[in-house]
Amino acid sequence: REHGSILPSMSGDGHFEGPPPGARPDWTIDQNWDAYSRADHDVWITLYERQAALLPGRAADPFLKGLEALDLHRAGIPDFARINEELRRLTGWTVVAVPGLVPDDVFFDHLANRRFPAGQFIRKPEELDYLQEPDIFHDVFGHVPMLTDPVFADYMQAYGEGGRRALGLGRLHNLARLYWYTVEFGLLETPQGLRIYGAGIVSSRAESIFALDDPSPNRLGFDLERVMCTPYRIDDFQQVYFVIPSLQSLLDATLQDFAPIYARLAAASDVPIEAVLPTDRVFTRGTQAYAKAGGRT
Ligand code: HBI
Ligand code: FE
Repeated sequence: REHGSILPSMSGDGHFEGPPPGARPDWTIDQNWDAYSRADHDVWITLYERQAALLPGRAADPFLKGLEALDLHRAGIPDFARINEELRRLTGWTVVAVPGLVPDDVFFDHLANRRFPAGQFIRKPEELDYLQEPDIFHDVFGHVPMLTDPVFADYMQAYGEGGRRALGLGRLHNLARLYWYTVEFGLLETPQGLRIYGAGIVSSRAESIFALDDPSPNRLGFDLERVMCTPYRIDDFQQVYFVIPSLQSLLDATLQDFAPIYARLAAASDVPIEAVLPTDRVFTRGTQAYAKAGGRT
C-alpha cells in the first residue's frame, strides 16, 4: 500500500510521459492550502490524534521531537509555507507538493536537493486505514518529522544522490530496498527497547502496533548488503523489520562506495523474505504466523 506499483500517467510501455497538466517540469504543484475542505482537515485531525495517542513509547525520540518542532497538529492539514520556515532553519530541507508518485529520477533529484516531495491530496474518510498511494498524511506526518534531525536529514540527501547513481548503474531495485527497510519501515535500537522511525509504520495505526508487539515478523540487525538483497511487500505488514543501532550508523553506511556491493549483488540471489540467516543478528525470530495465515484478512 506504499508506493503502489501503478504509477500515475504511465504510458503503456511503462515509461512516464511528462509531468501532469498543471505541474511544473520538476512535477511540483502549488499546495493550494486554502482549497482543502473541512472534511479534509477533519481526516488529518482524526489520523493525527490517533497516532499522537499511540506513538509515545513507540516512536523514536527524533520523530517525536520533530513532530513537536513543526507543530503539525495545529487545526488540520499543515500549510507547507509555514512548516518550511522551521524545517529550513533546522536542516535546510523543504517540503514541496506533488500530485502523487513521481518518476524515480525526479524523486531522487528532489531528495538530493533537500526537497521532500509530498502528495498534496489527503485520503477519504472511508480510506483511513488502507492507502494505495502515499497521501499528505503518510508523507508529511510520516516522513517530515525525521527530516528535522540533522543526521537523518543528511542520510536522506545521501540517499537521493545514491539514487541518481543507482539509476545510472541499473541497480535501482537494490537501492529501493534500502529506502524501504529504513526510511519506510525502519526500527531503531534504544536502551528502552525498539522504537519506530520508518514513515510507513509511524503513519499507520495497525502497523505501529504490529511492528513492535506482534510475534509474527522477524526483527533483524540492519546490514546494508543484507537489506539490498531482501525483497519487500508493498501491500501488507512487513514479514521482516531491520533494526539500526543509531541514525549515525545509517548515514555512515551510505558514505561508502556501493559499486563493489552492487557487483556482489549482481552475482548473488535474493534472500527469501521470511529467512533468518546464520549471519543475522536476531532481535526476534518471528513465527511468521501472520504471513502463513495469508496476511491481511
Ligand atoms: N514519488 N512522490 C513520491 N514519493 C515517493 O516516496 C516515491 C516517488 N517515486 C519513486 C519512489 N518513491 C520509489 O520508487 C523510490 O524510493 C525508489
Ligand atoms: Fe513514503
